[in-house]
Amino acid sequence: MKIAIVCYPTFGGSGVVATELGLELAHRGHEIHFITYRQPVRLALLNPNVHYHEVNVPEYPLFHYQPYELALSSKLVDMVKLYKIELLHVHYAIPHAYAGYMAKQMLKDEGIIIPMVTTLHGTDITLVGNHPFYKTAVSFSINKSDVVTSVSQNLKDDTYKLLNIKKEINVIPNFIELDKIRNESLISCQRSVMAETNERIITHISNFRKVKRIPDIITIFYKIQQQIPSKLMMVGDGPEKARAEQLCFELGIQDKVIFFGNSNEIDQILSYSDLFLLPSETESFGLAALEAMAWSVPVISSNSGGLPEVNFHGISGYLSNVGDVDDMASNALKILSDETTLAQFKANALEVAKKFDIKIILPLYENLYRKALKES
Ligand code: GMT
Repeated sequence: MKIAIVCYPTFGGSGVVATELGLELAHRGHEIHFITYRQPVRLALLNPNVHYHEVNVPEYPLFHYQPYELALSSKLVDMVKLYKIELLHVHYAIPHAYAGYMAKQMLKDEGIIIPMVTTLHGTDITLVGNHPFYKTAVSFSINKSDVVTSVSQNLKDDTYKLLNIKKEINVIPNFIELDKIRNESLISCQRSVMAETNERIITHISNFRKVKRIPDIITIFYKIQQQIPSKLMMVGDGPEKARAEQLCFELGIQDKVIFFGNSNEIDQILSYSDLFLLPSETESFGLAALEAMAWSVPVISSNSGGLPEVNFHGISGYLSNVGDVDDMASNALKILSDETTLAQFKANALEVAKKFDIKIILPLYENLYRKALKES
């Protein structure tokens, strides 16, 4: 199939999922065209089946807001015609589903019918799409998609609750490429850069937005390090980072916390981690937790959103109510304090991650693509 993938090219989960999906589809022989405003961070272009088309939005002083949707929908029309693309798969509803619908309409005018698959990722529904200023257009473009998928059952339920959706939503969970991880583990990196041999390594990876409850992470770690020698790896960048650094100073733990920024060595850091913290306010799926589990790292998370669909309580880690840092710290200590328990949780984390192997999940997308093409 010839498929256009529209996504955000950033470090965020939706961009990572879209990129990894496109690369695996290309690996399986499909022709994949990424269409976005910058080259996606995890995109490897050295594959004859992978193409990247940049959307440019020329600056014009009259515009207070530059019209990205307009440029994107024009680019989609041009690329569909040039490469004879058969299907659009847009990741993150805003504004991609809207631009995709416009492209479909323009193409229809020229006698070209192309189905659109829209994948909902979470914040496009629960934080942004739900806003009264966007709700009407977001509901409209989801309803006009030929196929809609969501990354968890919880997000599906939320979407029906929050928006006026009449379309069926298919749940296809996010995935992980376990084979790649096994090969990657051969690449050595120095554990000693992160911690002493007697210290446990605790990790958090995110975009440091408010929804991630960054101060909770620092507080949980503060409680852990009082009982067990440990270091905290804070990977990523975003609005809450400066506050987190400040909190570490206030608590006197600044020498026990490493802030990496947007690192390209996530796999190496995870390969040495003993525990992953994700106490988010809400999380439609929690891809970072799954990535940790794939590296055999147990997860301490909140129980909100789709997290219970990924992190299994008492098996791959523990879940607590949002903001219950005492419970999260005590669960973390339960896992870390004893070698045998830690080894058991590590093994369990990997077992649960195996349920989300790309080999199992990717055919679910392929089946929906075929269905959409057949019905269009
Ligand atoms: O986590 C974020 O804030 C980034 C956001 C995104 O749009 O990339 O992540 C969302 O999509 C990911 C991939 O499907 C999910 O794993 C995240 O749980 C989801 N984030 C939220 O729901 C807050």
